[in-house]
Amino acid sequence: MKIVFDSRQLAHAPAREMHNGDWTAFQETPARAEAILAAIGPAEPARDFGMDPLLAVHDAAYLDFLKIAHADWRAAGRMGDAIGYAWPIVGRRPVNLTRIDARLGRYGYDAVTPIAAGTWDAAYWSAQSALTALDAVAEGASGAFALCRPPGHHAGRDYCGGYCFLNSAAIVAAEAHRRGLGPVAILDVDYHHGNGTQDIFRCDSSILFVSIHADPVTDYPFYWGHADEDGEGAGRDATLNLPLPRGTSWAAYRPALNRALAAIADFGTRFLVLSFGADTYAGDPISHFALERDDFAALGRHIAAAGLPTVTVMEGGYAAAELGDNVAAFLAGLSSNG
Ligand code: OKP
Ligand code: ZN
Repeated sequence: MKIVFDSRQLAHAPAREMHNGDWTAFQETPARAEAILAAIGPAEPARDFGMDPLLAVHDAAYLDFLKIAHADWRAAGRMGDAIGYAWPIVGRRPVNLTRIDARLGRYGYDAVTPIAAGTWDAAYWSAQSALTALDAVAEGASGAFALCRPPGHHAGRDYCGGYCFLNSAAIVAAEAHRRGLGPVAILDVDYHHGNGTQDIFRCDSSILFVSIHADPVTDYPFYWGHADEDGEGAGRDATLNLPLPRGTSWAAYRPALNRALAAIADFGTRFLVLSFGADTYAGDPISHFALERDDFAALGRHIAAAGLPTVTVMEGGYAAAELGDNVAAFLAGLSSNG
């Protein structure tokens, strides 16, 4: 399977994040990508598809903010990484402010997503890696893997969050739809709900979003991913959320996967975008499912059995020592003939 990664994605390296009320080392490290590459490489670099596919999914003012947020932060006399600390209450009168502190609150929703000097470049090339993988599948490959990092599925049209800045899965899905490769479905199997992807397509009936994730009653991102969220307006029934409890192992995960794949088949899907997170692993330091190495291979085989052209984009996975082998097992399963 073609693997795409661009070394410019390593430029994003914040020092720390807020975790359970205290500072901790930033979890979404450049070393994650290096560990995956060591296990699955070599990769091809990204081609540059420019800003248009990003603007199809993201708000122009948000992208302008993201490009200069770190410079603005430094210009305000701050040290280190830009990080929000004041957020508007939902439903409050929207105000357009220029102060960097206010803009960090306006364009983000949490304190785990610092913006460092290299963030824009890394996020840009992460999205371009995903678009490069799309090109390979559009030209006839059955699948391609974009080693996206930073990840994307928590980023919405006009916000960053959950280590995510540009929503690569959404960018690929919108571009695949635009090229007439659809109907397009997105399957998100990261431990955390893909709230950004859901928000981007929640009123859109042309792209199906299906997610299997930890119940947001107990887990980040809390405010999205509940089972009764099924889309809005014209997009009603084009969103399917399958939350599972902490402790879920393959025996309980597999029936949810079967439901997800049945919905994807019912939609008439002809092109699949897969948001893959390895943080469903039993040994993940910030997550609470119980999949083992062999289960990742089974997960890949089950998805491959759908027989759909598939672009896989990397999302989370934080068990540094096992991450590469888990991703390798998943891709081996995904490359099988079902
Ligand atoms: C990004 B991706 C820890 C709570 C979780 C943020 C998790 C972001 C996950 N106190 N922190 O979906 O893997
Ligand atoms: Zn995750």
